[in-house]
Amino acid sequence: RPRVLSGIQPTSGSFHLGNYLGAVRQWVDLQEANDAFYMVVDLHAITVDQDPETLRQNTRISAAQLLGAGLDPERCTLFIQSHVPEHAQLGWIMNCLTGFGEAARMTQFKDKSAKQGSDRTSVGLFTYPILQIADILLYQADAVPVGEDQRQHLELTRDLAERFNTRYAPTFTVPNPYILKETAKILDLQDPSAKMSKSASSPKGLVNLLDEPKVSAKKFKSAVTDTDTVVSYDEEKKAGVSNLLRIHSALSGQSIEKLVEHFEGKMYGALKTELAELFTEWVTPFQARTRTYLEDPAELDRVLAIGAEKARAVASETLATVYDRIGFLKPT
Ligand code: AQP
Repeated sequence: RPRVLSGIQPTSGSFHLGNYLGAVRQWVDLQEANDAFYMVVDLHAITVDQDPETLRQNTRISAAQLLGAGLDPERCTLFIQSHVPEHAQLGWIMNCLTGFGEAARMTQFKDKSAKQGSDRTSVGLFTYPILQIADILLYQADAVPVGEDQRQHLELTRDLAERFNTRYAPTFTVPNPYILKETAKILDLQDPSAKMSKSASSPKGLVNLLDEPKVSAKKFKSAVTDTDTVVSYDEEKKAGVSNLLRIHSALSGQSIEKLVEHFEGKMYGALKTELAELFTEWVTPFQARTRTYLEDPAELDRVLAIGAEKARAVASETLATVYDRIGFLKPT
């Protein structure tokens, strides 16, 4: 079975709708026909300041949300990144294989560091795409389900895998990004020129999965659209409405064309109201399932311990091969 791997940061308690539609939903689908590894990437979270207790709590909440969203520990391997030390170990090796200029070209780093200023930007934030490369290559992943913002990092991953394979010997599977066009970039509800984002969106533009559904419903209803009134799909001229149509389509399973037909003669308000209802219908049971995992920490720990053990079995094998290829002396 093809191998799939992806991760999500526990940087805030709740995932947002972009995280879910862009990534997590695909994780759930892909666990059926693939050998899937999914993780909460706490090592990545500390590239920016984290309060220790909050980080611990958010890591639990993140794992619970993944289960709430439909990951089944019987069908996939779910684990916490720091439970598998091989990530940091292969990360170092990948750092040594990556050119400084190559890393400096990563647009996510440029954007985030520009916002923070160079004194507040950690070296970890600079090298986080390289740790991500290690995350992926350790598992010999064939496909990596992510949102559009990760495409450039995936290209670097492919380059590094090929570089290692050429320099030493064929070792790593060269992975492909798995990016679904329709949901690859969910936009900020208040600023449809930007992606929905934990750190950059205004509270009204960001739909958090763990917020009261009523609060989110209000955000859909006050989403920024345009001065026209006809519901039609045009990513450039009608970015806001098109974003709402894409979200509707993802949640309802109806095609965009069908939706445009359905809203013919109706105003934007009808689309927003329907979307608020659809979201509430989906998010209410999601929250209930997430809560059951949070209320049973022993069960959550059990699932994560099994996941870490399965992950380590694969990761340690890859790392041992890499150490050998590089020329590290085996301990006796
Ligand atoms: N707006 C989005 N649309 C589609 N996919 C998205 N992803 C993130 N935002 C969108 C995808 O979610 C997965 C997990 O991302 P992450 O752990 O890197 O989360 P993040 O980067 O902390 O989320 P944000 O909101 O993007 O954070 P900031 O604001 O810090 O940059 C990834 O597959 C990602 O593509």
